[in-house]
Amino acid sequence: MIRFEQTFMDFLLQHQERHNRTYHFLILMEGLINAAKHIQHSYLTGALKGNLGRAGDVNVQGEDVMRMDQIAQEVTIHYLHATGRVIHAISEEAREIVSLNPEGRYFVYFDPLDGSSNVAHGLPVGFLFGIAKRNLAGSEDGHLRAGKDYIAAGMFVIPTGTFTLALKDAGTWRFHIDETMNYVKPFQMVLPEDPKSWELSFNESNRFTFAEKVQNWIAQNERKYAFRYLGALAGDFHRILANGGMFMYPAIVNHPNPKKNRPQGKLRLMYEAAVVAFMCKEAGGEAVDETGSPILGIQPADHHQRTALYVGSKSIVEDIARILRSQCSGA
Ligand code: FBP
Repeated sequence: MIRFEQTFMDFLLQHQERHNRTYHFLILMEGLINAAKHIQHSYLTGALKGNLGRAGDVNVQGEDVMRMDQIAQEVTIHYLHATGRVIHAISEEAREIVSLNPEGRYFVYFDPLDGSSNVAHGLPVGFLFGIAKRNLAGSEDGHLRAGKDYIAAGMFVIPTGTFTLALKDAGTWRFHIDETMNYVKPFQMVLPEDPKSWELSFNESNRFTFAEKVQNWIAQNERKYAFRYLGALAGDFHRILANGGMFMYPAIVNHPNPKKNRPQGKLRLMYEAAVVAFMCKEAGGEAVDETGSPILGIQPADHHQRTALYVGSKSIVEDIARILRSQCSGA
């Protein structure tokens, strides 16, 4: 007797019944999975095909574009367009919103290849996405949605191919990829309560550029937890979801070269911070910005808006959020 694992589509069909998700959502997810598999293949063969270098352009963020960033962007837009379900796509790699299907039902916010500093070395990167639904009942109120209005968010860690998806009010689920490149065997991710396995993840070389209160919090707490940093949000958050603890990319406010200060943070709100915040919330965690306010409550003014990010187990994030709020109140 052949043993068949539960596939992603089985999982979504079950979910669809419970949460009246339409087949439109299934088709959109199929498009996102096809894009991720294509990006994964391009990355795995990238060194051989000479695609792991710079493309020679600079993107809207003022960063050097990697050839793989271009490939991932082109692939994702192709598959999203092919679904016929996406009105606008908002991408880290495109200055303007990408209009796809006027009759579409969804807005998709994505970072096609997160962790650019790892690309040239073939190290872990990620494909991050968030989904919001158009207002079918009334007038369309556009793509600038707060994370709390997303209906789903997920990430693929590349090249391992691990896929994690959070569905509104239905939890965060991780899928394995089997020998037939199918996503199977979903298991629910719940952030572990026991601090024994918790980790801290941040760019240590930036420590003395953080706000003094954040530096003091790190000095008082760092010996309690293991320290891990991959340099790719997808990879670092992938670990935090399993082991607990906190990933943070604080505001940079004390850089010796003031031009390098980033008081608004580095990471992008709509397709990086809100994506991991949504997944963390559905796994029982929390995420805040530099003022200690919930990331999911931030109403974006611009689709490339940046934010500081503190995300992970509820009690540790709330512990630093108290400090951040006091910092703002000048207490
Ligand atoms: P990209 O999407 O451009 O790669 O930027 C985001 C990111 O690479 C995150 O994945 C990662 O957490 C962070 O920037 C690393 O920044 P730094 O190299 O400053 O530590």
